[in-house]
Amino acid sequence: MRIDVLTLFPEAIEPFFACSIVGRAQEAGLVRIVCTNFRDFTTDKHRSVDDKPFGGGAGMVLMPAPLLAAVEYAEAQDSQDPVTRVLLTPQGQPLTQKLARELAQKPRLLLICGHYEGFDERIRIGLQPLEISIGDYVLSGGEPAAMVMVDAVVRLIPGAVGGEQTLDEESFTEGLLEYPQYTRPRNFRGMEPPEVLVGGHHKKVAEWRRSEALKRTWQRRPDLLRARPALLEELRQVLAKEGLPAPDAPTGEPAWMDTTDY
Ligand code: 6GU
Repeated sequence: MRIDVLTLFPEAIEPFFACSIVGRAQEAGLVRIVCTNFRDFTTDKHRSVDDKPFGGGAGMVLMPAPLLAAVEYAEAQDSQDPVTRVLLTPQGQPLTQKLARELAQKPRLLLICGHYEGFDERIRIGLQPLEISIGDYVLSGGEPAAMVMVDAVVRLIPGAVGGEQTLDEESFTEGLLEYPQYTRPRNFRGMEPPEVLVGGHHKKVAEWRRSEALKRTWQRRPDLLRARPALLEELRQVLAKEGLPAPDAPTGEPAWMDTTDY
């Protein structure tokens, strides 16, 4: 896979791509990430990439010409595989694990990081990109979102994550939050792991982890379970076995899910 990132601040994101899983995936030849500063595609002496909005108002708008020239340049490099263009914007569809899995199948991605108030609408019209957001909050630019997307996608490329069991175990608990984990020392300030985790009974460990993942997801992210009847049924059985109230009992939502205010 090749990933192009168009940004005004390549120096802010390049070091991240050299580290950890993403860095090792590049060293292993699984992915090549190329950052391009689209300011290099300006033609005026001030190297301007933005201007005042027509109609007035605060803030600046990214002009179409330098960005489109940079897209054309980047896309002409290397393989002529089709390029999936992504505009990083809070107006986009939310990034999810499902979307990351779809993008991990593509031969080439091109991520566009905006800055300032927004993109001239002709960037959208000209490029017809996917538009992706990483959450409902405002970033000053798309660079943190590009790092998030690249990380989420690259770790799904076969061979990128060490230990073939790791991704398998992740899909075993797909759609659930992680169960509680413990490592050495066995006794830390008087706190010890549950007996089942040190008993060496692998099936019991797996059952305990599954139950804890289901309960934790129900407590913290009931929204993740409501659309998953099979998981809800499994949770129901866990709660019944442990003498806890059924999941259809009104338990109340986490306070942060209140949407009457923002
Ligand atoms: Cl992708 N860009 C910006 N500027 N802000 C965001 C975002 C992206 N996703 C959430 N907030």
